[in-house]
Amino acid sequence: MRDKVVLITGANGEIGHGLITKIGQENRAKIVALDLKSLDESLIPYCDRFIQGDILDNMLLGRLMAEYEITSIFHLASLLSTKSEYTPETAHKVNVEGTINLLRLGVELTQWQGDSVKFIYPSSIAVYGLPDLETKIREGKIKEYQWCTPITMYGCNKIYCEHLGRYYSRYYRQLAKDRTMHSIDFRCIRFPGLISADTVPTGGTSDYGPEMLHNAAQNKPYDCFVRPDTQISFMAMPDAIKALLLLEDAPRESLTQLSYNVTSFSPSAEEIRRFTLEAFPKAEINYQIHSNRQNIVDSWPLDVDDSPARKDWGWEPDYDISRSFNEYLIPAIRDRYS
Ligand code: AKB
Repeated sequence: MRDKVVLITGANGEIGHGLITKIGQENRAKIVALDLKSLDESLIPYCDRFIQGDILDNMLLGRLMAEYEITSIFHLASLLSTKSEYTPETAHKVNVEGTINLLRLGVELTQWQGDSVKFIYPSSIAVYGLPDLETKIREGKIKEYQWCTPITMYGCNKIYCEHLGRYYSRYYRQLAKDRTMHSIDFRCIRFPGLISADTVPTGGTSDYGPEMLHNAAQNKPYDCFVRPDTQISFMAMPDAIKALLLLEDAPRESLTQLSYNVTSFSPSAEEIRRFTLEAFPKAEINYQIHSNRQNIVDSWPLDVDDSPARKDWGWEPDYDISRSFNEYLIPAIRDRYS
C-alpha cells in the first residue's frame, strides 16, 4: 500500500509556507513537499517528507509516482514577474516545462489510481494586460475572459499554463486509440498581489506592498518603486490559503470554469504606505519610481470580478484591508521582528 499524500511544489515559497502550515495544523492530509531550496525548519514537522529537488527532473517525479498515491498536486513553484523579465527563457523553462512535467505526472497518476488527481494551480493577475492607464481605470473590475494579453514573460507563462491545464484535463492525446476519458481535475485561481506576515516575496512586481511593511517593521528605509496612485488588488495570505483549500474541496459539478479570479481589497500604494505608517510612525518610506516595473503594474487590473468564485465555491475573503493590517499583518510582523 502506498501512502495517500498531497504533493506541494515550491514548498518553501510564500504560499507554500502558509499552505503547509494550515494543512499540517489541521491534519488535513499527509504532505510531500518539494523545493529546489531547503525547507524552513518550522515547516518540517508538518511534512511527511521533504525532497530537495527540481520539477524539471522527470526521474524524480517518476519515483514520486512509484512511492505515493497522490490525491492533489498544489503546483506552487514558479519564477515571479520581475525575475522572469531578467531571464525570460529560464522563466519559460521553470514556469511552463515544470508545469507540463507535473501535469503529465497528474495524468499518469490518475490513470494508475483510477481517481482524478486534483491539480490546483495558482495563476495571477499578471495574465491580464491593459494597454494604458486610461483603459485600466475605465475597465475597473476585470472578468476572467477579458484583457488576457499579458506584457510579461511570467504573465504569458501563466495564461499558457492555464490553457495547458484545460488541454491536459479535457483533450490530452485526443487522437490516441488507447485514450481514456479519465483525466486530471484541473482547478486554477488567479491571485492578486499577496501579503504575508511570515515571508517577504522575491522577484515579484507586486512586492512593493509587502516590502514596504516588512522594511518599516525592521526600521529600514524603503523606496517604493511605483507611483503613490498605483492601484492593483491585494490579498492577505490567510485568505489565499483559504481560497486554495476551498477550491480543492469544491464538488466538481459546482465548478463552471477552470480559472477563477479572487480578490480582497484594492489599495493604492499610498494607502499601503498610510496603513504602514500608522503602525510604524517612524518608518522612512519614499518613492523612487522604476519606470519599467511601473509599466508592468500599470498593465495589471485595478480590480478583478470574483463573482464566479463566490457563486461556484463559496469564496469570500475574511480580511478587508483594515482587518488585514490591524488583526493579521501588524501584530504578526511586530512579533516576528521584535
Ligand atoms: C508578481 O508580482 O509577480 C506576483 C503576482 C502578481 O503574481 N506577486
